[in-house]
Amino acid sequence: MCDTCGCNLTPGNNHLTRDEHGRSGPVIEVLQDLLAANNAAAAHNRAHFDRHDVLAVNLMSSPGSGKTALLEASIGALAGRLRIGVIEGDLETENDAARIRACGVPAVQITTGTACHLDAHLVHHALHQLPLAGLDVVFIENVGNLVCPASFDLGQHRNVTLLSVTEGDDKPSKYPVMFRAADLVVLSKADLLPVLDDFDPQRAATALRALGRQTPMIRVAARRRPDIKEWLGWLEETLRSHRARRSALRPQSAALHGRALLQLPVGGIGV
Ligand SMILES: Nc1nc2c(ncn2[C@@H]2O[C@H](COP(=O)(O)OP(=O)(O)OP(=O)(O)O)[C@@H](O)[C@H]2O)c(=O)[nH]1
Ligand SMILES: [Mg+2]
Ligand SMILES: [Zn+2]
Ligand SMILES: [Zn+2]
Ligand SMILES: [Zn+2]
Repeated sequence: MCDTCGCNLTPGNNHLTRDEHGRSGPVIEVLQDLLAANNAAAAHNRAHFDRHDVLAVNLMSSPGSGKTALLEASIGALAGRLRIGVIEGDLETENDAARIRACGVPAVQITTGTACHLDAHLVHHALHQLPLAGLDVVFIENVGNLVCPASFDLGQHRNVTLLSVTEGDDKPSKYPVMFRAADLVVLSKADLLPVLDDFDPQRAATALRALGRQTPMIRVAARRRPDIKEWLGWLEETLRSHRARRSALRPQSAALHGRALLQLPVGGIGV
């Protein structure tokens, strides 16, 4: 929960944001302005990624689902094949960026303090510290939280949501906003399935389909005997098709991106 995304508004205190006629008051207007500014900054970030033909992937999940472990395993497996950079988001500590740097790839840590999500302005500062010209994929590891990160466009091209098998197979039903936002759902810590007889991957898939999307769901194990083949296949195919689509659009998109980069949305932020 933080002061900037409205997640401190509940059905119990929502009336405080309305005037005596039931109209939304300044609190809601400020939140709407924040989201509009965020969307403009996200478009600017996307133009940066596109200018360098970089695929940006936003990883979201509850705390401890294995986002950083999946990145560590992927960096090892993709060495010499894909050039990766990472933006890490946490409330405090450089721990995750340090883990990624130890794998030999550039990583920038964002510490959000009290904010429960990354936003496009924070990501903008971070992406200017990455050598985008030499990268194929930038992963943005969001703050561990199954709610608020889903509401903030960061300029990514794809959203990936992890669901670890220790969390329960009902999570897509309980956190529909997050799971609807996903382009891919990754069932993580699959090595633990044999000892977790109450997690049924089929029930998780049914809960996901009930949200009305055909979102693919794959399994990974990132520790001990890592099995991330399906994930690497998704990533490489997504990068290939993303680049093919962009190159088909190139003359038109170059003009568009030029414009997006000119419209610097936020005062004080350099290109
Ligand atoms: N058994 C098993 N444990 C895993 C796996 N992946 C991660 N873990 C463990 O789960 C814990 C959390 O992993 P992280 O990769 O730090 O999770 P995270 O999602 O990055 O956590 P936050 O950044 O704090 O939200 C660690 O103790 C990992 O060793 C896995 O595939 N199998
Ligand atoms: Mg992490
Ligand atoms: Zn929140
Ligand atoms: Zn928040
Ligand atoms: Zn910029």
